[in-house]
Amino acid sequence: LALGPVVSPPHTVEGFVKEFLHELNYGQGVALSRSSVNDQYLASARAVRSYLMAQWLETQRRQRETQAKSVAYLSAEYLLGRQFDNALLATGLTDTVEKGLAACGIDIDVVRAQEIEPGLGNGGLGRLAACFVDSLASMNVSAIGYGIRYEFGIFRQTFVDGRQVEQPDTWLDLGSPWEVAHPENSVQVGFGGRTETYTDDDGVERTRWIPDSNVKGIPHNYLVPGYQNGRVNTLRLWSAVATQSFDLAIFNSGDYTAAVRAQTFAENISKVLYPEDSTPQGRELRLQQQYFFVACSISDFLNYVLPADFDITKLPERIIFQLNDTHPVIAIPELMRVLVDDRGMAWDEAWAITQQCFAYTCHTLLPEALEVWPTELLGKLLPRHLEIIYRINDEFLAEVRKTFPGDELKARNMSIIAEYPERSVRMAYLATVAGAKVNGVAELHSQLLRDKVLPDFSAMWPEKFTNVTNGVTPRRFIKLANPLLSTLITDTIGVGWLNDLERLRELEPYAEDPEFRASFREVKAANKVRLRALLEQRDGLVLPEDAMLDVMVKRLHEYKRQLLKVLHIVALYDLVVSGQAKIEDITPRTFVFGAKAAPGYRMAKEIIHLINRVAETVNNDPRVDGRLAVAFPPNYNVTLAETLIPAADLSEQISLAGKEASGTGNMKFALNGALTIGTDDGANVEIRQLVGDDNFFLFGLSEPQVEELQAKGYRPSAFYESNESLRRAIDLIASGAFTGGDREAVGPIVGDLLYNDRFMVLADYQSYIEAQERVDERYADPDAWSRSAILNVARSGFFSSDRAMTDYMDRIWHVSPRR
Ligand code: DL6
Repeated sequence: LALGPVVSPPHTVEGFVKEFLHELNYGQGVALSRSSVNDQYLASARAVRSYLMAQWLETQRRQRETQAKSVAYLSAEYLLGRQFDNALLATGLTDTVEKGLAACGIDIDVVRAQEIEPGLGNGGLGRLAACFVDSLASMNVSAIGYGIRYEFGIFRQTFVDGRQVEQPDTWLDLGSPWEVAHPENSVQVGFGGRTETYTDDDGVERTRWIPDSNVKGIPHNYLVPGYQNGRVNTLRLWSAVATQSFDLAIFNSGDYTAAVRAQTFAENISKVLYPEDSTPQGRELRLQQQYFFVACSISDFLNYVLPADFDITKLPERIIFQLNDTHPVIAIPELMRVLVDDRGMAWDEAWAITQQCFAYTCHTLLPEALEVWPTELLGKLLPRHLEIIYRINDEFLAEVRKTFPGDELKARNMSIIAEYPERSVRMAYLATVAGAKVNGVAELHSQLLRDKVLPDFSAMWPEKFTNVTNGVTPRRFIKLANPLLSTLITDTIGVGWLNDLERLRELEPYAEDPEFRASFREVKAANKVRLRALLEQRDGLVLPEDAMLDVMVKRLHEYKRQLLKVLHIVALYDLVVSGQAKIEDITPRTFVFGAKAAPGYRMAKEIIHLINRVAETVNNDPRVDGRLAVAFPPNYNVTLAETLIPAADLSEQISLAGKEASGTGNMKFALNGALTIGTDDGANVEIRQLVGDDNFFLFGLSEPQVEELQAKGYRPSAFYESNESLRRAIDLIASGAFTGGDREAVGPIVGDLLYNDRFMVLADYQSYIEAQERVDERYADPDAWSRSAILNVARSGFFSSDRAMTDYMDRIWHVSPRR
């Protein structure tokens, strides 16, 4: 046998059918005539994976040969979405597989629908990570993603009496054809125990950590294909198992629970995404998860990815670890521990290396979202890491005192260790001190990060701070999600725009072309038909035809202000039912919400309940005659987004200015030809600048105005008292009109709006209503609306995640794409 490079199955219908039947017969162990849809899905997925695998092996071989500098993206979340279509697109196999399956009597759409998306993330942050790994592969950058293979991803949301009920996300139940586990490459990770000092053979005093328990991390490789370029990168997700899962002696003594205790402890670590952290046990589990996956990843990179003879002092030439928010920041003391304790490096040298190997992305502006870990917990779980953090802090504070002599307050404010309300480690500060670069995720966010969140640090190290505005992958969010628009674009400007998204600019002149506008409207109409069909089949929701589709999809959070949207709906409803407006004068609108609330977030859950109750009332009231409708399909996820976003006319991006770090949904909507109604917040600012004021409905206070009003003393009730429409809307909710007369059910929301309103919903109400009136006016003129929508598409190419990757490469990583 000649042992040459791995040969891919032939890219032909016969080649695919052969591979598919092989997987079906010998992998699934079933004949075609007896196979279930799940068998067919698993066999198709594995057959497609074989094509990817051949390219992956070749990518690996080349990487070993070149030893190019790589990016390791460390993220607790990857919200991947379905894999099947993406793999077909990347390999150019869509038609081949469709024909091959048809030849076997199988409808590819049925197979597609069988896939359960891996929901290993919560929202924008996790989806961003998925877009970034897609872009890195598509741009031919050597990169590896590291994360956790949660057994249960983000919960499945159902509604019972309008209230959110969470069900476990059993995404692995029917098989996981996209992963390859490598138990033989497992990594051991310690927890707890103590540290001790000793003198080594050279007479040097050293420290070692003696953990009192260990777990094993098992890597699962997911293949991340570039878009038709032959590169396939790796996403390596870790699951936790016990080093010794079973104690036979204890089992034989009859204590079956104790016999598997170690197994339970270990497996809990990768059991579920974001375990509820309102209990001390939940908090401890989160820290265990964080340490677990970064310890596995660092060990994997140093001991498995790098060649055995690699000179570790050259580490910064070979890797940059990008910390996706604070969840992986414990990687910093872990690398120090490995270099100093395990590899015997001097502290100063190890610190110099560590500082070049990490960069940190912050994704929030909410103080409560900046993670801190009590030193008591951290010291109990990771005693050596706490010692290392203390030493990093001591040396850092010495530098602060040198930079700001005599300013003890400054030293206290900048300390990595906070003293109040309890002694704890500020993970964002640790990341800033150790990281080579710190970035925010939109221009405004990066500015506020420098000025408000980390002002002392940016004064000390101005060059450390930079911005990289987020982006989204056009492969998934235009080509796959919106095939009709993609075809129209290609027919108009030719191929090549999918990996050079700025080329969408070439569409600009067509905004003036009536024929193109008509085609553009046809695409939108067809996408609405597709959405109506999906929601009817998925949730039994029947959407009215021919209405403006007004969409707000994102995590449920008070700062995002779903309540402002509710007030708008209630005000419109009130206009009609109170006889102030005729129903014929109201623009037909269907409002669509999609949102999950964190299970422990009570107010968010109350808001979900209110939305559902408003929907029920409005949808069943003949006085609004189906011209106003509200749909809230449960369990919003990537798969639903892919049908929902292309159908939308209006994109709601209405957070209080200064609170949304960036947003990425806003970009997906604009790229799919929806117009945005939004505040000057996050990446909305850049969207508006690019698409132009005329093609964006701006409203609300700006960030400095928010600050000013807060400083003056914000009194929401003053807005309530002076605005009749607002007062009527709130009174209607408070009266129990949407809750079957139950006023108590809405008490917490109404009370909070009137007497607290931290996110200034009432202050922005009037401006929002006026902007919505401008929306109605524009919508009444289909040509004017489609002109604006086309310009949104044409001018949003900047928001490709490929551009974001170029910015990271230039400003932070200093790596280049391979040729
Ligand atoms: O950067 C991705 C994404 C941003 O688009 C959102 O604006 C931001 O809220 C989100 N951040 C997080 C982290 N925690 N909080 N809050 O999810 O990141």
